[in-house]
Order: sequence, then structure tokens, then C-alpha cells
Amino acid sequence: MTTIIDTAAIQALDSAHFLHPFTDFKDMSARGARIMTHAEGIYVWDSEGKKVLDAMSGLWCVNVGYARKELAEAAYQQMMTLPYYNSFFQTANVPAVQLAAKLASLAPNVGDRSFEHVFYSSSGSESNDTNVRMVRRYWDLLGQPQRKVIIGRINGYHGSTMAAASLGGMSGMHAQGDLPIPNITHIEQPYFFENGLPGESVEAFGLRAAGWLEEKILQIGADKVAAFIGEPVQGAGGVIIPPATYWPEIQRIVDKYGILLISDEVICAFGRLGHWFAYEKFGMKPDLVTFAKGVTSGYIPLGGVMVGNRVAKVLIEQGGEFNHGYTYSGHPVACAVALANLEVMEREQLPQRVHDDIGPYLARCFAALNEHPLVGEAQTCGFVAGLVLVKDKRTKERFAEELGVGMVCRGHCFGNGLIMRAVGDRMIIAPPLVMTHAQIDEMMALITKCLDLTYHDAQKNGWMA
Ligand code: PXG
Repeated sequence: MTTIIDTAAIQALDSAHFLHPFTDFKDMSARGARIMTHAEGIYVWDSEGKKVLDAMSGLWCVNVGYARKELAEAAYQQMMTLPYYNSFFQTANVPAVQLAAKLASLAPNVGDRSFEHVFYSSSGSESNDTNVRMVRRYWDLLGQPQRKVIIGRINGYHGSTMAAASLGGMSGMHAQGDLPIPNITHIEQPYFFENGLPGESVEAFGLRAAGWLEEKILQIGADKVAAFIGEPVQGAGGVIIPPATYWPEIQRIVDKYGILLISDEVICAFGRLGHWFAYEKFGMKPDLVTFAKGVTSGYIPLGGVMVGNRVAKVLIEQGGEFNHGYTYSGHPVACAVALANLEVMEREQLPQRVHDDIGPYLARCFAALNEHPLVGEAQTCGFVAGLVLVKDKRTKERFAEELGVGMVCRGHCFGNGLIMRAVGDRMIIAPPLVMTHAQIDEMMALITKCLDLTYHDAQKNGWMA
């Protein structure tokens, strides 16, 4: 497919009218946006005809790959049947109901926590706002209205609305607009490479990092803490994979103090880590599970919260009217696309494929990157991966932030037809779950080439130790 587009004209309109998310408007306007025109499988093309391998699945979401006819068909059929109706006033629509039942069937029961109910939104951010509303309502109904504090993590990401940005621990976001909002606080992330002590094992570090939660709870007063929220694997923070000991210990602590656990699986669910839901992988027993992105493979906006029985029972049996919801809660087209997307994932057994086949294959490929002179540590989990660029491999010394080594590497990736994200000095990927082994090899060759180019730049500029 060829698309002829006047790139300069579109760029001029773009800078005249479109304020992009997380963007320095003036800077981008001066440089011009790259205009993406079409996509197929794991590749995206820009308006200059350049083909790029999208190792980020768009923004962690295109799990089934681009241009899947089944999803487009489902949207078309639903738009011609019932393009919209609300779910507010004792009404429902078929896809929203069917999807809720489907999600409930896919979410594994863990211990006394089972997931039979879904609350819909249109994004991860909105879903986390819903979580705040639900958690507070739950404790009010139980006669403990003083339990207000929700604990998140530094460098966690939960979205960009006022509540979601507050739950997250991104200092750059908190610096703009008086965040976090009251009664949200944070503990340090479980990032072994950065925070592990000399001689400390990864397992011991995982327990120590989870212990920061208990310290925080005791500092606040256990009777004031409502919930803890975390991503099973931190995505936007740079693919921070916790030690195996971390989540079981967090679970022990939240159980000890009767605190709710929210697993934000906007990135981690729907096959990304080799399971339908990631809590199963990590020994977590969450009360609430945030989802979005992969539920529709990003083809159309949809998000929501899986509400575990402990919370659902109270809201249903004692709650009366819950004064919360969105125009698009249970949008029929979004839900129809989600059903088609889940059907593709089931038919192609994508979670299983990540678990048994391409996940382990990617892990072997990334393990080899640990030999690269610029790489301090390369790790994968399911089908996400991250590596840290270091100045000195032996001492793990990092590059000064202002050198922007990650952006240099990202520039080489862009130039060589690969989309790989930089988060500070970490390079990360989350490729579509439909990648073949040959495509993984192709991606790894590009990654290695771009690391080599970055290494040469670093040497040339005198950045290496
Ligand atoms: N929770 C998690 C774990 C996320 O990754 C959100 C919530 C918010 O979802 P919405 O749909 O409101 O954007 C996300 C989103 C990045 C990046 O730079 C990551 C996200 C969004 C934008 C940028 O990696 N994740």
C-alpha cells in the first residue's frame, strides 16, 4: 500500500493546531512530527515511505499486531447495529455484557479473591480514577472513612489525570499542577540495579524493597491506609522487573494490615507477560485490577477495572447507588472490538505463546546483550524487555543524565528503522505478541547495531570510563 502525503503541509497543520501529549510544543513544532500513515503486522510506515519495526506495539498496546481484519469487521458491524448507547439508566448492550462475562472467565481466581465483575472506562487513567473512588467508597461503607491513604511507588506510572498522575510517582508530573492530590503517598521502587546494596542478593533486595511498604504503613498508621497500587512490572518507568520475592512479600504485608491491593495491569495483562492477567504470575491476590491498552490491542479506546469479590460484595450489597461512571462506560463498539481481539488472542494462543515460545526466545536473545560493552544489565519478562546503558560495565557507573545517552540510542534506532523507547538511560521494548522468531532475530540485529553505534558515539565523545 502506498500513501502519498504532503509531509510538510501536514507537519505545518500539526504544529499550528495539535498540542501533543508529553511534548515540548515549541521544540516539536520547530523539528516537525514524524507522520505515521499505515501499519501492518509489526511494521509501521511514515509519510516518507520509511518502514519501521515497531518494537513498542504502538504504546504497549498493539498486542495482536496491526491491520487485523477481524477487529475492523467487529467495529463496522457494531457501528451499523448499535454504534452507541449508554449503560446508565437501567440499560445495557450485548457486547458490553458479553465482554464483562468473558473477562470474568479469563481472570483466574486466587485464594478467596475471585473476579466476577467489571467496571468500564475508556482508558487506564480513568480506570485508576475509578479505583480511587471505589476504594474510598468501600472503606466508607465498612465504617472506616479514615482509611483514605493510597500508597504508590516512585517512578510508577498510572496515567495522567489528576488522580492517576498522583498515584504514579513521576517527579516531572508532580512538579506541574500541585500533585499529588492529598492522601496519596509513595515508596521507593524495587529497582535492584539502582538500589541493591553491594553483596546483597536479588532475593534479599526484593524482601527489603517490600519492607518499605510496611515502614510506610506504620509511619502513616495502619488504620489510615486504604490501598497499595503497583504495576506488576513497571512499564513507563523503564521496564523495572521486580525480584521474585517482592510481590509475595507485598501480599503478606497488605494482608497483615487488611489493606486493599490494586494491580495496575494496563501494560501487563492480555498476554504481555505470558498470562491473561499478570497477578497470577507474581503470586499476587489483588482486589482490583486495572486494564486498558491490550484489551482492544489499542484499536479503539477501552479500559476498566476488574473488581474482586471482597470489594464487589460490599459495593453491591451495602452500597446503594455508586455515583460514578462515564458516557462511554461499556461502549458497544469498543466492547465488540475487545471481544474480537480476545478471540484472536485465544485462537492464536498468544499468552501461551509468550509463555512457552517467544518469551523464552526473547530472554535468550537479551541475555546475550549482557556481553555488550555498553550494557549494564539486560532483562526480559514475558514479552517486555529493558536494558541499562552504562559508562563502566565493571563498576556499573551510569552516564550523567545531561548527556542524554538514551536519546542518542533512540535516535540511532529511529534512523535505522526500529522503534525502541528510551527512559533515561534505559532502553525498552514491548513488541507485538505475534512476532515470529525470524522477526525477533531481525529486531535483535537492529538493537545490536544501534547499541554499537551508540557505543561508538560515547567513545568518540569521551563519555566512556
Ligand atoms: N497504568 C499504566 C500501568 C500505564 O502504563 C496508564 C495506566 C494510563 O493509561 P492511559 O490509557 O490513560 O494512557 C498507563 C499508560 C510511556 C507511556 O511513555 C506509557 C503509558 C502512557 C503513555 C506513555 O511509556 N502507559
